[in-house]
Amino acid sequence: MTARFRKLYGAAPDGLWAAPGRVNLIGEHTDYNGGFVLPIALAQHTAVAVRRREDDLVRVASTSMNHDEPITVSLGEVTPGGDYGWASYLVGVGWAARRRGLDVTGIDLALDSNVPVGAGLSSSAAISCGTARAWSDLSGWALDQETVADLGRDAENEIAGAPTGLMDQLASVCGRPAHAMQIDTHAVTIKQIPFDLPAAGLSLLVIDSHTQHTHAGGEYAERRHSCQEAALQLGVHELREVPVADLATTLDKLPPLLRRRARHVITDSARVEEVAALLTSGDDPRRIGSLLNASHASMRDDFEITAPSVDALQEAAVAAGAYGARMTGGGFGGSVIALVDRERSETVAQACVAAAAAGGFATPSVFEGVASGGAARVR
Ligand code: GAF
Repeated sequence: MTARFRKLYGAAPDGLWAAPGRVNLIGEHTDYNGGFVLPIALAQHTAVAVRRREDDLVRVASTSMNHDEPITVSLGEVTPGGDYGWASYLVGVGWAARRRGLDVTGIDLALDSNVPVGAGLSSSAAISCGTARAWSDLSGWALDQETVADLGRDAENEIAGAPTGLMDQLASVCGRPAHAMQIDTHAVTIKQIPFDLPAAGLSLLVIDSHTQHTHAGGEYAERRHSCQEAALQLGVHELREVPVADLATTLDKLPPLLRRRARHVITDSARVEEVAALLTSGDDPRRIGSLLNASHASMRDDFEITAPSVDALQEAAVAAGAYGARMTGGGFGGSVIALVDRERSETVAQACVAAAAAGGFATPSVFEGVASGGAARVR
């Protein structure tokens, strides 16, 4: 990375940072409703080598985005609605920092990533948060982790045009090895919960369907809009405020489609609390399996964000012995996670590959998801 940086920009970088992708264990599309989520940061990460400049220019190059030649953008020209392609996730961070009144000068940046793109594993948050961490550290902004995550989210929402919540950025910044993060997205508080699957003889398989998703696409925004509409009709500020007890009666006030959308959000947020309680109590983590399955069914039937390919993988994983499995991330494709005994990992992976072939879907890639650390300077 350092050698490449030198070749690109003719000098050594000031430092090297890394920021991870994530999988969300449970609690999907709850983060923009003030609900709970439970992500882990992955070992797969984006590395950025960065040097501070004295002027206003941002130069970025990326091996993994097939952009070996630097793109140059003047920070002063960055504006919502502008088209900066994949560089939006980086220049957007500088734009967001300026908007907060921070002293922002340009940077030269070289990027490389092994977070699969379009797999629902937050490759974009890894880019924006790695950039935010590096820019902040180099500029002496002294930001707390939540603010670093906010810069990443602002870049994605306002400059890249992807209307995400804050889960992915918080997971990328605040990840801790062998822990899951129970995030209350209303209060923006994080409880680190021990999540050491290898110690329990378990693995979390990540099964990438290679079915593409895109957040900027209309479906994610449409779900967000439906949730806002449901909250409005229920007379609450956000769906988080609706109690899970006696839900059927409460939701009776809604038309059928909004009823299903709201039911998913409210029950999935409640499932996060159940899973977090089980893990915190030191109970056998296998017991969270049925909640993972229930979450998948809710995403498939009520929120309608799964896809035939991921449904097939979820079913195959459970049929082959996983304790539970569910799609993770924004949906419409992407990845499935499956909780399995370590010695069954290979069997479950093979069953998924076979199910994809039988259904005429792309061959999935399977790897073990290991709870890892968040964005940090590595050199
Ligand atoms: C995407 C978004 F970026 C997150 O904010 C979250 O809404 C997720 O989809 C669904 O839970 O990853």
